[in-house]
Amino acid sequence: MARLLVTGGAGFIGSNFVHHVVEHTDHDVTVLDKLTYAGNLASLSDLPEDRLRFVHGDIADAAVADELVAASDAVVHYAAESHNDNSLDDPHPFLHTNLVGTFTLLEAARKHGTRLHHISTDEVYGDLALDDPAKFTEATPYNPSSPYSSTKAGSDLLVRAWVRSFGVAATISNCSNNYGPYQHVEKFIPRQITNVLRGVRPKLYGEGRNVRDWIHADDHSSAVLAILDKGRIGETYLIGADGEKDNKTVVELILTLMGEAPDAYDHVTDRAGHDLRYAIDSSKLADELGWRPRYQDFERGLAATIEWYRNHEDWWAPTKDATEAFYARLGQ
Ligand code: NAD
Ligand code: TDX
Repeated sequence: MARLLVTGGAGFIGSNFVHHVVEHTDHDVTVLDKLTYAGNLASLSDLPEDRLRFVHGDIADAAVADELVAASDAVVHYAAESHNDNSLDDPHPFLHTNLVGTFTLLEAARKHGTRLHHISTDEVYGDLALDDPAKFTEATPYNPSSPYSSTKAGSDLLVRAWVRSFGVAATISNCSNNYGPYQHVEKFIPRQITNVLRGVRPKLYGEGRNVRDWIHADDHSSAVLAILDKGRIGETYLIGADGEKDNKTVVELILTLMGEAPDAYDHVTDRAGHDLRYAIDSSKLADELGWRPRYQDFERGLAATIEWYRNHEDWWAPTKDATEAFYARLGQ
């Protein structure tokens, strides 16, 4: 049994990870979360109190980070500003949380000799051409496009430097696009599902030919546990589940699964600098650590996610209007 500090545990992927850990291990979990617009305590409300402690705070607050890291066997660092469209509108919080926040946790891990796993994204590698058969590997050069992905790339480089210069026992994972329950309605899949539930047409940026490599959040969690358990210190592991789909295909599938005409969506203004395609080669994770995804049928996983949003309007409705007001201002 270990004491895990999970930063950003009230967000989408962090809360899925906390559920996964409570269900599949006997680890104790402390969540440190600032509860920004993206954090929601309701995402953790059904978990047993004796397995979970919640601390409301900022990862960039050195005193809080120091105290909690000292009392933990490992830090699993999810907390971030995570949305590309927000980063294009106002990059400032991305520098604070993704860079200063990660730096603050690294300093605490260095001081207390605590193991740290840093959660990152495939977006640090930039994008691939639509007709390129290549996928990202751990050796792909960094080439981020947006303020979001550049601050995540910077946070990865900080972790690598703290491993090399100070001997911090850290690992990094770069995962592809996640879907599943508890995802904020600003993101592509929940935005379209909740639009359809409200009788609003889905919104596709540009032509919708951009490709994302979808993985269920629960598979991301099992991969992170495998790295925490067996990963080699100082290494980076790519996490993906061979789920490449273009956005148009995903919108059509959502509409079809929800009983609507597959072409009942609108094209809206494209995202500035919109990455064309992400694709992950996760063979290092599979070969070294024996990890395999459980959710290999995207359509089934998507249908279950649609059901979750249908049954949890109380969870998403409070954030829907503000999110759509933001997109309306951007013409998206
Ligand atoms: P999210 O926006 O849903 O959740 C982020 C959480 O971090 C929220 O609970 C928020 O309150 C908290 N937070 C933000 N700033 C904080 C701060 N300064 N101090 C403490 N807590 C703070 O994000 P997500 O989609 O769950 O992403 C989680 C992590 O996974 C991020 O590091 C992201 O880069 C990475 N990632 C996401 C995806 C994806 O598809 N969403 C894919 C790969 C990697
Ligand atoms: O309404 C929309 N219409 C649309 O066509 C929205 C919100 C998005 N899109 C497109 C943009 C992208 O090509 O859908 C795709 C997915 O968009 P997002 O959900 O915003 O995800 P993305 O920008 O790909 O980044 C996600 O995956 C990598 C996460 O938000 C990041 O945190 C993660 O690092």
